[in-house]
Amino acid sequence: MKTYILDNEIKIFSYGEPIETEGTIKLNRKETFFEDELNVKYTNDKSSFSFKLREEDLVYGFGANLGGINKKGRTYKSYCTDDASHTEDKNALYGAHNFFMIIGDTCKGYFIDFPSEILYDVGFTDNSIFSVDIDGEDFEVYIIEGENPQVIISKFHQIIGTPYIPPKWGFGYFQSRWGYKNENEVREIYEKFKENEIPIDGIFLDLDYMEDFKDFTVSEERFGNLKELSSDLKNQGVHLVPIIDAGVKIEEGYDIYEEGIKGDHFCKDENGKPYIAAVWPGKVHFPDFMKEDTQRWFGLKYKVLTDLGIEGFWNDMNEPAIFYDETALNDAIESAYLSKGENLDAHTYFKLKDKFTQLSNKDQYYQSFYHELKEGKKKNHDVHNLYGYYMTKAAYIGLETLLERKRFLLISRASIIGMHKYAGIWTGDNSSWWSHLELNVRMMPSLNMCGFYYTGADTGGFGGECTGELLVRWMQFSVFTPLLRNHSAIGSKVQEPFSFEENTKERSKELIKSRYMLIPYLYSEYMKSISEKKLMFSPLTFEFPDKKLSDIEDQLILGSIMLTPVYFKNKKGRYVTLPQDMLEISFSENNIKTNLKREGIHYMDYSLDELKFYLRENSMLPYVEPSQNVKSMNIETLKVIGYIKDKARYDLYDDDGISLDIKEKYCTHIKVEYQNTDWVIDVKNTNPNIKEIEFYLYDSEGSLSQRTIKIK
Ligand code: MIG
Repeated sequence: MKTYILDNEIKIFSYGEPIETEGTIKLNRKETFFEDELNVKYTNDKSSFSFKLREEDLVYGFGANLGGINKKGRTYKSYCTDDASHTEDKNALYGAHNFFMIIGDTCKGYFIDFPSEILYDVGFTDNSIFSVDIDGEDFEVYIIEGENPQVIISKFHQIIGTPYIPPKWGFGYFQSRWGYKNENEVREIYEKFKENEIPIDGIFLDLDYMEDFKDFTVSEERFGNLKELSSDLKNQGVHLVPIIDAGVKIEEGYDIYEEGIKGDHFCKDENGKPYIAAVWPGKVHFPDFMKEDTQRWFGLKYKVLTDLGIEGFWNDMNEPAIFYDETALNDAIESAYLSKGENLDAHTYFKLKDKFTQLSNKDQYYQSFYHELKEGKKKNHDVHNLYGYYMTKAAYIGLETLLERKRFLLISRASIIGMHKYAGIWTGDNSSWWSHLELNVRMMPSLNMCGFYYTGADTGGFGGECTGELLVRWMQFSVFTPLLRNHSAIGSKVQEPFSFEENTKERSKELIKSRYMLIPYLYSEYMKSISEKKLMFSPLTFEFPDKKLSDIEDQLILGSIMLTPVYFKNKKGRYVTLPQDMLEISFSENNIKTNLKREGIHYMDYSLDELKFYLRENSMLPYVEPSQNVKSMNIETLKVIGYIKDKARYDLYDDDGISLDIKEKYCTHIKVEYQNTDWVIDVKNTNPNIKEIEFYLYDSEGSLSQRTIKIK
């Protein structure tokens, strides 16, 4: 074991010969000597250590996983997994986010830099023990001390680097569906948005735009005029966002396949031949994204689509997901043949059935193909969690060249900490279940802790049947998430806002408009959170350090406001804990209603016809008039609601929203003070697009004064 110290006092314990994961940025580490405070034990090439948990300790972290904000009482697995059934008994999803904090008498954060499987038992087997089992002996643990979770998070974010910044249009509303068959259908969908005057910034293209699911091809028959479609839509401020899958179809004459073979870009099996698995296109090879050559090659292939004017992409199936491989499939078929006509006992029947139903994503597949790293040849299993990362990094370096440092939209399904620098993530194949709306709410802070800010869930749910009520309740939450995408699976009930009853359509429309009114604020909060290295979505107790608040996981703080989503059906409201007096706001284009609410626990009405949240004391919320898309957003008249007992301050951040290298950062510093019975407003503004600010100021008694300030 070697130990190091970083400039910001983070200790590093380095065991064996760790693989370079790019989980942190290049750091100035000084070798020094520390006792092994983890007391690592080794058995059969695995390592483990554990912590004592006390009843009152809180555990936070693990990013894209189940289990809510406080992670105690569960097991977690870090192993990027394509499992479309996010049920309570699962312990792994698509991301492997190995950062956690134990908060009690002392506060410590831990980041385990390791690319293969890690199992966490957080007081599940024994409520006083938190154990960590690492499937290997070569890894690093960063130990971060700080007086509270925010200090730990900010130190951690210093070492993992700045998160991905999407273009500002990435904050618009996106419509998606696995199943938009052809250009006409995409145009029709857009027309319906226009007809209904529902704002929109993008339509996602799923598998069907490709020819036989081949990456970087476009179906001549169904999307023969994609360039025209993309430019027609872009002229109206709407972007197309096509999907790219990890597997490359094996097919003579298909350029990507042929170049991949020629350039030696594919992962190998144990015999050194390109590994064959089956996914959407049938048999595929997986690019070995861990090779820099392959990253450059694959990344520049996005040109096929950027040439059509496309500037947004989603990288899918990059755990990588595998439907089957030939050996396992043949074994299943063989067993079925042998069983034909037999009187199978239950045991034999279940074994046979499992051979088919458990054919996807078997452990054995990930043991049977290899990558070439700087450190030598490694089994996929041993570096498994880096696959989605390197695919997405490949896309990033390609796009950064192809689009000449213009920002692009990029989201990935699989991820590890480190990937947050290059892209956002969506949370994968959830279902149209109320519990998945709740999951979405409770996952947001954990995602931020692990560096993922540009993120959101498939609003309305991917699988299953969404009701109008669920869609509206979901949107009441996801209008605040940086990625706002309604996406659903082929075969499920259609889910665009206008595919529901009239009232759901109208409610969705109002909510989407409210989203557009809040984009300047959300963008500002996003950019300030990542630059100040703090959460965008915080648990209540991070902002109001009262132990009693630590079990509230369904109220989140987003800058000046507190969100209180309703995530059960047939509800007219919910209980809300107000840690201080707050201004209740029912937000909409035409009628913003406010109500001063005193500290305490109250039952609050929250109907399907409104967007409700709470403005914190001595805080301000800026907003604008809604627009049809981000391109046509007009911030000449900025409006600000304030709830101010004595004084408040808000800094509205802005920039051009399109360049990767931000040259000009605009800031509108707004200071409002209540002095001798009157309001004193002080604005320092560098944003050339703002001409006036309309203030709606509520004092400690909730009475309103209105002021308008012209900006010179
Ligand atoms: O095996 O491309 O998570 O968003 O619609 C399913 C089809 C593959 C999984 C993605 C989902 C996408 C779907 N994909």
